[in-house]
Amino acid sequence: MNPGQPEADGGPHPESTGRPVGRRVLLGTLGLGALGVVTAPTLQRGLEAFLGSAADKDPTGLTGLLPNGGGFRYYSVASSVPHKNAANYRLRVDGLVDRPATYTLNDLRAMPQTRMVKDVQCVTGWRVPDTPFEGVRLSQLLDAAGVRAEGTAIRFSCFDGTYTESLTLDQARRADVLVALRMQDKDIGHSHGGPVRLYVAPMYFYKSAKWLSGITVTEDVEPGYWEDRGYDVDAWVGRSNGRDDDPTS
Ligand SMILES: Nc1nc2c(c(=O)[nH]1)N[C@H]1C(S)=C(S)[C@@H](COP(=O)(O)O)O[C@H]1N2
Ligand SMILES: [Mo]
Repeated sequence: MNPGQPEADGGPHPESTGRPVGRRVLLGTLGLGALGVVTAPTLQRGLEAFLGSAADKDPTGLTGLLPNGGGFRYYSVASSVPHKNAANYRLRVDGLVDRPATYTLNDLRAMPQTRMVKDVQCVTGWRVPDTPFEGVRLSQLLDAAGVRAEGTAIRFSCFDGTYTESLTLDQARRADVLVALRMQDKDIGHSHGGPVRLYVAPMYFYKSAKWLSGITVTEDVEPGYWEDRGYDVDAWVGRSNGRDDDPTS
């Protein structure tokens, strides 16, 4: 495939291609993001009812999921994702580290929290300004684990069983990269990747893996789910994926 030309069918952003929503999107992912964009108001209401009844019990979270309802669109490449809570959520930190560890939600809550308010920017162009995220700095978890000299990158895995992401170690150590527990000053709901998602503030939102379950230090960058399908690994907002806003570059 041609890198930089993401697949239309099954891409994270099928609405941007002008092509009909493919069968794989509808069957494979429920196509919620796509449905919300391409369908008529009746179907939109159906989607809303579905989300309200089945996908997210949090009534305040619902509007945030809908197009034109807070700006967020729902994305999942997995058709169904188990729900996790304080009782059964675990985050594993392993790979090229001296001290592999498993954290519960309460372990993470007990650590120092960092809050930041920045714009969420999806690679298709939708954007949600001034969105608060709060959680544990990824660098703190890496320091606790003790990254070995041969570790240069991180692979993130998710309890949806499908999605992966990656960062270089330098990127992962940035102060604006969080293992996020809260978004919009609420505990992160299931649909937004709760109870714990990655938040990579300076990059397009596909880097912010939802339903985070694993942080593995690796020898090399292993491109993530969308990166295997043509999106940039270094996904800096404004200077990746064909957007070069910097006139000096
Ligand atoms: N596990 C997982 N994380 C994911 C995705 C996904 O499909 N699965 N989609 C990504 C994309 S393309 C975007 S734009 C954001 C969407 O987050 P939201 O559903 O909270 O709006 O999550 C990112 N993280
Ligand atoms: Mo996205």
